[in-house]
Amino acid sequence: MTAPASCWTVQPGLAAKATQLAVIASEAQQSRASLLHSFRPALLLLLLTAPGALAAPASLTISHAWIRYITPTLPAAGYFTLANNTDHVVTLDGATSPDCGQLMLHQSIVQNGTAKMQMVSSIPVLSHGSVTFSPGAYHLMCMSPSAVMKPGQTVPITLHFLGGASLDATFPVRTATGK
Ligand SMILES: [Cu+2]
Repeated sequence: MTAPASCWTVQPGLAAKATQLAVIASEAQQSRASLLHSFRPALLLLLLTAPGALAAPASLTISHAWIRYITPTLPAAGYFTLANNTDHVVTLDGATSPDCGQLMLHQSIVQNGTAKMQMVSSIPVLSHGSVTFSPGAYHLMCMSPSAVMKPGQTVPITLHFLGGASLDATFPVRTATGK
């Protein structure tokens, strides 16, 4: 049984739901096993919705993460897929890394026939949807790659979400051709 409507923001509706689950759990006293089974998601939900609980739940995942590194003097680009398996929209609104100096959300676009990049302040990810950062589309722009950023190494990147949650990930560094 998985936690229902896992969410790290405080929502009155969810708190009510948690109370409801606790009531259901206390009614399930015929079997001690079923009581424990019903109670666990309620406790988890309470933990996730408690004020100050800002860590992202496991239902937000990053896959296919990598960094395209060119030279120490050029910005490096970060790519990944972010899946939102929660029951609500999450909004990515920033990224940080000790190995990037400034790290920005960027989007490659074609305007009047010319390819260019623009800064993006936030990117919503629909409930049970995903967003892909890939060459020619959304990417992280690592403005000042640190000395440890070399193909074959890894660097830590933290994604930040509206409401204060964050998600840590390890990005392998690859060459310009993705090797
Ligand atoms: Cu860019």
